[in-house]
Amino acid sequence: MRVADAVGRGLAGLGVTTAFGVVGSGNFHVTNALVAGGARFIAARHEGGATVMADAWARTTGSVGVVTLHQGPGLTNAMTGIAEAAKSRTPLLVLAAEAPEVRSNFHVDVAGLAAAVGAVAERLYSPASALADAQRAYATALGRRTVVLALPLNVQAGQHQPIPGEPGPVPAPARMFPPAPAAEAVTALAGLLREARRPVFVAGRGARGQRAELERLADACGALLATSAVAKGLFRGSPWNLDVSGGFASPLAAELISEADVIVGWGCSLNMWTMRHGKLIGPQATLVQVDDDPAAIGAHRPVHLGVPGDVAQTARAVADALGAEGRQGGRGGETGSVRGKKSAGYRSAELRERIAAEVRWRDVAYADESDGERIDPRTLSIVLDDLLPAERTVAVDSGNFMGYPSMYLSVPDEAGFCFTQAFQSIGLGLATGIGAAIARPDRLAVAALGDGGALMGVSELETVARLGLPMVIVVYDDEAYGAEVHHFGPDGDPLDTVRFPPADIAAIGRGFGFEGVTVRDAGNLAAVRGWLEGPRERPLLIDAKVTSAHGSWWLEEAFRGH
Ligand SMILES: Cc1ncc(C[n+]2csc(CCOP(=O)(O)OP(=O)(O)O)c2C)c(N)n1
Ligand SMILES: [Mg+2]
Repeated sequence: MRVADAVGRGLAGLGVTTAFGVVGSGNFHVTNALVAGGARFIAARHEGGATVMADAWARTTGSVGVVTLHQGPGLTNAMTGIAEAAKSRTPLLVLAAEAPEVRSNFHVDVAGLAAAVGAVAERLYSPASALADAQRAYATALGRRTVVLALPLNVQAGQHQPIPGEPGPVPAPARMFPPAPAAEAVTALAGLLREARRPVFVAGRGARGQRAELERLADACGALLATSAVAKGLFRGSPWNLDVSGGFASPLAAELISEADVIVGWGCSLNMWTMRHGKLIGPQATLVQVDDDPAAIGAHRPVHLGVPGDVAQTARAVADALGAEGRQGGRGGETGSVRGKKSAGYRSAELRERIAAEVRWRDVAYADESDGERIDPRTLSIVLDDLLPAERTVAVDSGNFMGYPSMYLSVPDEAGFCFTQAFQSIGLGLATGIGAAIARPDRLAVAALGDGGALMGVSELETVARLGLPMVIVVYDDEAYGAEVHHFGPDGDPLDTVRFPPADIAAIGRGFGFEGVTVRDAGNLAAVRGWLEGPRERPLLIDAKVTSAHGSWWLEEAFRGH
């Protein structure tokens, strides 16, 4: 059997069910072999799109994403997506054909490209080792790494000689075994939470899927619950949910987090975005970080207590420690329902009411700036939040507009929000929505884009139409790179390089096979209701001409991070 076929079938045997890509001569056989082995192949129109789709699919399903690429330009086209995945620690396997001949037009330094963006470089070394090489790369990806597996054409063309009686590839476990926390660390964290009067948990990507354990501990110590942007939705429905911490936080969420006396980051880097450059950490706060990767602890800011350990196991052990003390009569003097604590922590009936009334951005009063020609992006987002079914997946591109859909569109849980923003690239939002749509066909995928990001990633509109995905794409169209306009405008600099004439993006969508709607005021959104009530045979593209008198509140924060 040809090595390319053995590797494709072998990867399918390891558990690859879905692969994305753009097929050229160098990845033709390996991709067909994946399909022959039972995997579904999704053809994208640009390798950047294919890679981001695989990344979003991996984030949404929790499984290893796979993308297959042609040699040379196939890989270089994918580099932005690979960088995003690597920075996000997405388990992603990039099958990158490689031209081994240095004089070939297609030759590039594959390992060098991978290393340059923080991905792990792997390769098929020889026909004899190829299957083991592929299996090793897959296992590395499973450990939350983005792996670029070089597939040299000469190795792919070689013959794979199965050794009679040799066992085939072993399907990888769905999860690696997570590390348990040290007993002393559990005692120390239990001690802090027992004394805490205003504890706040900030859950990050590493806490996704661990809601039950975190809520149990939060109940035991009276903590309020927040997330980083990438874990938005994790505590949906909890009366103590503050939603996202950081630049996107609503005024009440920011107030309550900055008044915390103990902040625990759970699988969360506590980076400048999540902590607003430290402004959300009050001088009185003790900072704790729990992470199964010891290298992540203290990486972004010093912490008072670092707990290397799995999020769920740590939460469970600390809750048990608090509960055990309560049962023994412990410290007594409880004023609330929390056993083993001196107080009910941060929780009170009054605060619960305040959170219910004020914590959502859509409950924060604003002056609607819609003028009949252009709709206020807040109004647009609130109307869409009301119209779109609750079972949705929201994907967001980068730009000035990005906080509106992130903060005004609610999501059913953490899998309902896909935020490919670790590299802060524009143009990834559409492909993110496609990957998430394929991962969760039971939910309506909504991709929220700026006009700049929409036109940068435009080739994948064809993929949406061709696959018949019933997606909604909403473009916050200010006819500009609004982020730059609002950042540099106040200095009086010329802005011609970042402004564009009006584009009929609804017509562009119709050209690709979408139903296209131009929205200038809330009344035009009736067309969205019509689409939702109809058969949804064609995807919907909303070109919303938005007001842009001033920049958004998180933009200033973002530019501080440059
Ligand atoms: C690939 C890439 N190129 C350029 C930038 C710089 N940049 C950041 S935001 C932005 C403007 C995006 O415009 P648009 O999508 O219309 O969103 P808006 O800011 O107008 O809301 C640009 C060019 C970037 N982040 N990524
Ligand atoms: Mg714009």
